[in-house]
Amino acid sequence: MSDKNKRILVTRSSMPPLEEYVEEIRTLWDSHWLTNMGEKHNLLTQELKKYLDVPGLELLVNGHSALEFTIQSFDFAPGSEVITTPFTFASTVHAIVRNNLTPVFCDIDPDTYCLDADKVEALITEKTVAILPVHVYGHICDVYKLERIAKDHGLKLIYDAAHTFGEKVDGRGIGSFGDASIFSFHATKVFNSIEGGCVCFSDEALGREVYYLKDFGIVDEENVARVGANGKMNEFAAAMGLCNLRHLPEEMEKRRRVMGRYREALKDVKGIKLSPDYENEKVKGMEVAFNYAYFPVVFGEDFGADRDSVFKRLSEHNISARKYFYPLINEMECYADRGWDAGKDTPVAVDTAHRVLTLPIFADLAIEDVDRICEIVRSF
Ligand code: T4K
Repeated sequence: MSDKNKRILVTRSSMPPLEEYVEEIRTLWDSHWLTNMGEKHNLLTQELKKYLDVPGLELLVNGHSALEFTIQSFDFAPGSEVITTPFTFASTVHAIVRNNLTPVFCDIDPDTYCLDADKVEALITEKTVAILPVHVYGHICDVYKLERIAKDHGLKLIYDAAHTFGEKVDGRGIGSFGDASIFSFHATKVFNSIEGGCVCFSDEALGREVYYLKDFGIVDEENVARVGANGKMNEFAAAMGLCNLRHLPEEMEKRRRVMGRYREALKDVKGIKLSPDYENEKVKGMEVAFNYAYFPVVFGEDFGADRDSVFKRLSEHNISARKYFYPLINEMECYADRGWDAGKDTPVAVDTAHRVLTLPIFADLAIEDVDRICEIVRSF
């Protein structure tokens, strides 16, 4: 039921019934085994491998460490270049920079907002070692073209798939593309383990490296072979993941309904650009099983108001839309000394970042609330 005075946030964590979670963690009181690759951790690893349809998977404490450790596991020479997108969450580029590598920004595709595969090759230099695209909002990068480019130039292809939990492309798990794909199971994601994440891979040696890095480089009680860190998922988080995974089909169906309602109400509004309609059409030749993660709306010149005015009016009605992803990474304060020129290098991303608003979407968002949000947007 909708309550006009309640605050609507951009998302709300999915949670299992409390009793189900209590039941799931009951065994931990018997075993006293709380972390360090326990029973829940190992069970969730197996369940997720099946669900995501990937050959190999290593759980981590969050999506960011999944990415940072995965990059580290390739052991690239310091200063090597990684081609990536500025239209993403800070995590993506921080993971590159924290590995002493240099991000090189590629502009984005104006329809999917993912890194534009047609613009990658022009950025490759002798220092380039990898491409790190992001399936932003759950939209899919041009995976086939990127695979070809990476192969032709001998580059690693590492996907930030934080937003694409459970998606498939032409019947294949999205996590099986590239050399590695990382997912986030943060509280705000389609699937959560409170905090959590994983990396998916087909090369077992890569999985083993990430395993070492997440456990201090320990091989056994008397051997420490890597300068690792601590990225282990604890048993309570894994138990939450096991519970949430059981409810995912219903949660996804509810999200589908919410997104369908939004699309219906906003599709004919002049000046509004919606996400690609994955449910009803192939996008860039790919058939995508979508996860309804985010609902970004781009307000064009002819909408009649700018993004910030819509944001403000929604806030006045207690509705928190978010400006994901503004500011762009190549315009963030922490990188001010790098001399990056976002306007020159990534003009499509700059324009999109100033026009986009992600509207609230989560499984329990009432259809009446969706209607109310759309009414406010249409009131311009
Ligand atoms: N790569 C990409 C492309 C990513 O988007 C992310 C994370 C990562 C990598 C790294 O993955 P993790 O290390 O996080 O696993 C949020 C999330 O914290 C972050 O996970 C996510 N991307 C990013 C897009 O969004 P904030 O700062 O916007 O979150 P916050 O606290 O403002 O929460 C947003 C809304 O979610 C709240 O208004 C209400 C709801 N919420 C939030 C929390 C924390 C809940 O319902 N329950 C909660 O516990 O970053």
